[in-house]
Amino acid sequence: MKTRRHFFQSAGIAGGALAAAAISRVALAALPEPVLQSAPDTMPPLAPPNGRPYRPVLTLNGWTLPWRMRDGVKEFHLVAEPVVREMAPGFKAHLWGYNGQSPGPTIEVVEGDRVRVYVTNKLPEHTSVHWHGQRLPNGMDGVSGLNQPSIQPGKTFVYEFVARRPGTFMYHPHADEMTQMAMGMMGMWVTHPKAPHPLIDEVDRDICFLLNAYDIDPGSYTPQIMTMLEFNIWSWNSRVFPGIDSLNVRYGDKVRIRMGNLTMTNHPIHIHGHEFQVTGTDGGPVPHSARWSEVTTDIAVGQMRQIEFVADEEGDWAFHCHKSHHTMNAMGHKIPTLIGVDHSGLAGRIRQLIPDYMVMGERGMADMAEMEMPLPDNTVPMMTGEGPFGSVEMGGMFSVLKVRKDQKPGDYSNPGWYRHPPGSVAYEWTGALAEPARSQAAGKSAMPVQSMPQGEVQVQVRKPQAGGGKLDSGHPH
Ligand SMILES: [Cu+2]
Repeated sequence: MKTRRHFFQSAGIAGGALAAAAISRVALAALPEPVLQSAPDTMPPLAPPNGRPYRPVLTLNGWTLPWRMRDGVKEFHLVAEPVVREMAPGFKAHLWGYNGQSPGPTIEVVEGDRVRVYVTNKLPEHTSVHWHGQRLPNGMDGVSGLNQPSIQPGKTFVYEFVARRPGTFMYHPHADEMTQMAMGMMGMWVTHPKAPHPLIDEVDRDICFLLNAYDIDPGSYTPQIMTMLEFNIWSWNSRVFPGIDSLNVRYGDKVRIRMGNLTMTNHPIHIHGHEFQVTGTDGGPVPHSARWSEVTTDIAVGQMRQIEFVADEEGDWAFHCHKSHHTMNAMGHKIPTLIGVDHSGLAGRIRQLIPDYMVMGERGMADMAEMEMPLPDNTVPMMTGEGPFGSVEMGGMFSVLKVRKDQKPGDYSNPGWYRHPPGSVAYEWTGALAEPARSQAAGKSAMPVQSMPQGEVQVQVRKPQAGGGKLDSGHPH
């Protein structure tokens, strides 16, 4: 819930009217009272209480910052401060963020709006805010030392500019960036077009989030800030699966998803069951002639991508980063690959005592998802999440696009698991298995005989033996 003394408890439809009432209460204050958020949940879109109308965005596991209108200027108040972010149920992190959460709230304005943002620094060190992608006066660009003195702890700075260009943007510090971004300081900024725009379509659902990453040792609470490559928590809006909310849409909706990457590596974001087009970047809308259909789009470091599609396939569709290590939670990176390695020489003796003994990783890592491994306090399992058919074996940058015919327009709530029509789910074959047919010419046409190695290279194929205990239980993959 938000605490401006619980004022905006439920934003959304009623939130607009509440916001207006709240603002008049503080209208004479010199700067807007900051609105704080204490929950990591996806808050309903904030309908604009004043100014030019627009269809507000939904921030995945996030919220939109209310503003006050003062003499025609939209005034926001960001407070940079240490926060406790629940990254998944049972896993909390000590991060830095804005207004009670990491990432900070989404800022939504309309092209042509004059915007004034008060930034109060409650961090133990100086900071600044850079408005990534915006056209603005140079002195408002937020690079400390270059465009402005940094904001010292306890001080408040004012940024003011006209949102000149519609599109998808973000904000983050440009002071001790390595620390402050590794600690979670960032937020989205959406500028809606002021009039129908030839390259910006009306959509039924507009969803946004940031890609971020942390290095938090299992059992600890605070990210390692010096980490350059070995991050172990891959998150969307500082949440990891199964803590990331699903994206719930109505069948036939035109859906826009806006993403920005503030990690230190690229993320190929992949959707199942649909094709999308990239309709915009932080540089602006993409011309129609430059759009093509994709099911994966790579988002490089510091880039933003806006994708659009019509949700015309019912079901629960995976939506995730395609780097498989990014759909896992905290793990050690130094575990050797043991798939197919025969430990029976060693394990045989142990089996005399424990008949079921098996070395971890011998049959792949899927067992990890189901194993009740003892975890340190404050840790999410490496891969987890229960689906209707069992463990999803995922973590990190993974969520589900839920497309439903009975989802009400504008209703973003979770409809539960998809009920598949009879006969439309993959099923087990229980008949006889034929011997595999092998090609007689396997390999020979691609490699002339004279360049083949002299002796036969012996490579053993290890196949699971039937009747080998747990192997027969057949996890659904
Ligand atoms: Cu990734």
